[in-house]
Amino acid sequence: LALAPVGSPPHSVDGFVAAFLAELNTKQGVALSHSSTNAQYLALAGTVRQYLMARWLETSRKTHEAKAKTVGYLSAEYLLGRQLGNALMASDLNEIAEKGLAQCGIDLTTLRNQEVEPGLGNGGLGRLAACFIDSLATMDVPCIGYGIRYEYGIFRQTFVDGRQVEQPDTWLALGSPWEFPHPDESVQVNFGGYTEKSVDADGREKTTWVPSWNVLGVPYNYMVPGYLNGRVNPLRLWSAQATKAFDLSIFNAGDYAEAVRAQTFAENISKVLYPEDSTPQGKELRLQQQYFFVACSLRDFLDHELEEGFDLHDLPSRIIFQLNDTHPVIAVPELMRILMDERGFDWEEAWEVTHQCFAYTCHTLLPEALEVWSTDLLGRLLPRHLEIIYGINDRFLAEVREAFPGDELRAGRMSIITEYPERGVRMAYLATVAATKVNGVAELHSQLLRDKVLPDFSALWPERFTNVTNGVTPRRFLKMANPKLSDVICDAIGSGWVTDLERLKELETYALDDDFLAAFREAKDWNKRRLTTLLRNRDGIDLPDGHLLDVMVKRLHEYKRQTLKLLHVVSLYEQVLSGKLAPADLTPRTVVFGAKAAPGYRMAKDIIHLINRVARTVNADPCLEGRLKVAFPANYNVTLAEKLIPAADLSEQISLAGMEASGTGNMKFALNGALTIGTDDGANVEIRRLVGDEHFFLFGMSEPEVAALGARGYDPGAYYQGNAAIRAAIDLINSGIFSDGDRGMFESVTMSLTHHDRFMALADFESYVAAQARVEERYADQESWTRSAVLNVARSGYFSSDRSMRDYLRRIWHTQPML
Ligand code: DL6
Repeated sequence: LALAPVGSPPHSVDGFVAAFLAELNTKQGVALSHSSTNAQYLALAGTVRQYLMARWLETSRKTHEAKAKTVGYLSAEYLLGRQLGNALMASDLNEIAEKGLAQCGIDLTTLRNQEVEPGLGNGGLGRLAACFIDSLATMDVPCIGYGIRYEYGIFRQTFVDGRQVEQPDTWLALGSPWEFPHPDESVQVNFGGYTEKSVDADGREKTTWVPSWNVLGVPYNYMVPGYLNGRVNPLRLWSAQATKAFDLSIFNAGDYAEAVRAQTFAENISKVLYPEDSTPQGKELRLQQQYFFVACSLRDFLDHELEEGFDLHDLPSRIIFQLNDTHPVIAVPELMRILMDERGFDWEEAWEVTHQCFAYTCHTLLPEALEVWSTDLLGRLLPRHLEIIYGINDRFLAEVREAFPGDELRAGRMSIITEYPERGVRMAYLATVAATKVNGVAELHSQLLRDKVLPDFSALWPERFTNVTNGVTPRRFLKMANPKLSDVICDAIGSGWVTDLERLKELETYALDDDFLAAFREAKDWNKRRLTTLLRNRDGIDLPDGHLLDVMVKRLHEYKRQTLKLLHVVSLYEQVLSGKLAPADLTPRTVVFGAKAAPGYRMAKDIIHLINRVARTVNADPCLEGRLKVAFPANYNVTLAEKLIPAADLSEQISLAGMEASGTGNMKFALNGALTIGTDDGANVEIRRLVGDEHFFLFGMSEPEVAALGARGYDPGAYYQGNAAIRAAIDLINSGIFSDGDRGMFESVTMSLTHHDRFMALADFESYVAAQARVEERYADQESWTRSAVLNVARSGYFSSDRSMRDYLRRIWHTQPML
């Protein structure tokens, strides 16, 4: 990549400085001497963009010329993280930018810290989408990511008296230098109205949708650069605008609010990301969002990416749309509608094409996370689509009845339409019926998907189901987030691992090399110091030196069991208070939590409150000084993850077995040399298998054991009564010690644990505590710990999202890199 393409600024410090100053002067309109950090950041982003621009245009030309099959990644969420660092890395500009800026008296890190990350996702699903598009670009695979340009992304979390308070995420406020709006390529999206039947000249029945309102989708293009390979794929995010923004006559009559009503109404569609990651919410607006972005995306691909006159019977040779969970599934009836109502296909032809153009990834096992849209709402918002869904269901049920004659119960179970609690469309069923392939996101998850979530479907179409275990991009989460460890690795085995992560295997021999172990430890210490500085400045939190850094960061959800971790902390504290444990016998440990709760999820917010109150009490108690600390920095996001994960010693992956579809944080920690304490859940199963039992602290029930306990009847009260440590910890919470004497403050949490405990935290407590004892024992032997950490890194190559992409290419998409 030493060669700069024609038209792009030269790859030299001087060329860079000239380009940067030109951006600053002509685009930001300021002189260097008077420029703010934000103006400098925007100018730097603009400069880097210029470098990527020529490659972007070239990529587009190459892809169109080759008429290559494209992956259309349809995702309602992209949790991108900051763009600048990644763009610098992908275009090999880090050093040049650093030197060039230094010549201007500017520190690159300061500018990098100026960027507000686009938080256009809730958690795992959105971050996975971001990793996947990074890998596809790096592997030279044509891909267009399609999504929504939310004006407000995931809320900014603050704590007031320990309680979560949500603030709007104004990520666009200081400028958005990474996007290119294209109002000229806007797409009209229709809603509402009714359908009309008619008969055309050839006697064929024809349906026309007569919508009652519409909005415009304005595309904003983002560049997704491959790592040092010259490819730059598009991520196209849609923003909603009114078709008729402003009514001048109403304005002139003095009703200013009414004059812009249509505009406000339309813009609401892309206004906010729904802050949910497990239950559908917001109903009507959410369905509007879903249809809005897929309608824009299909229209965009058919009208702008295909050459004129392209025969849509051949569409599957040019596109595979990957449905990232059920959020984009309304694309299925939309494509059917376009093909039949606009392009004159008959049903069978349209279905043949549609079926081949979609594949579906499921990301959950929680029944409440499987979307169901009421037919009332669907019929009101998208009447033609509902008709098509009924048509799909009728034909599908005929197929079921043919395969299982007389089995009406089965037909009822499999119907895309449910009648309870109200008539609704089961989107996961629709996706499964429509897709060429259905995949889960880790081996265990895919197996449970087949056996428990969609068993009737996997009996009917066993070949349709497959697994692709998730992965994470090694560029952002090792090379960029952990430069010190990356250097240590590169010194030992070269830099090939950045695009071929399995090469980390070559580190295995270094696990016995004292110099390497020392360098590895030094990198971890450096990361801890970096984190200490960050948390001091960002949150006013002081991290003690020399502690085992025990980290649990992920969305707050009962199934993930932050309460189990918290009970462990409370139990340690209780043992010290009651004299059962001398503080000096505690392994010095700092427990770090990071988690956002969905704003409407009461229990999750109560748990956040409790964690903060426990932190306040424990941290203030002189008995525990230097021994146990709890830190809960607010607003956990990608930017914080990039600093926290490299510093961690212990990774907490402690969901109830059978609940976490995969997890990807678990992979990031292992790749950065943290050891995992975890259940046999999600991708933990594969991590443990690959890194080896002795380098992973397994605890808790297996999924079949969980199922068996559930079937026998789980009684958390018996664990409370029967286990003195559990009882003492819960009683300590109920004593009011963490709540200024208020014994009822955390009753919701403790009552839920002792009376219901849906995710069986109490049942796994004893095993968890025993595993923590093994952690402490191992940590006491630093050499052995570091060796295990090195082996975790060496054996995590499988968890690259590049490998996930290869699996998708081979098993699902049947397309290839362009190379
Ligand atoms: O597949 C990405 C990610 C998994 O790693 C997590 O285990 C899973 O919880 C998450 N799912 C979601 C919400 N899913 N729905 N619906 O974020 O996906």
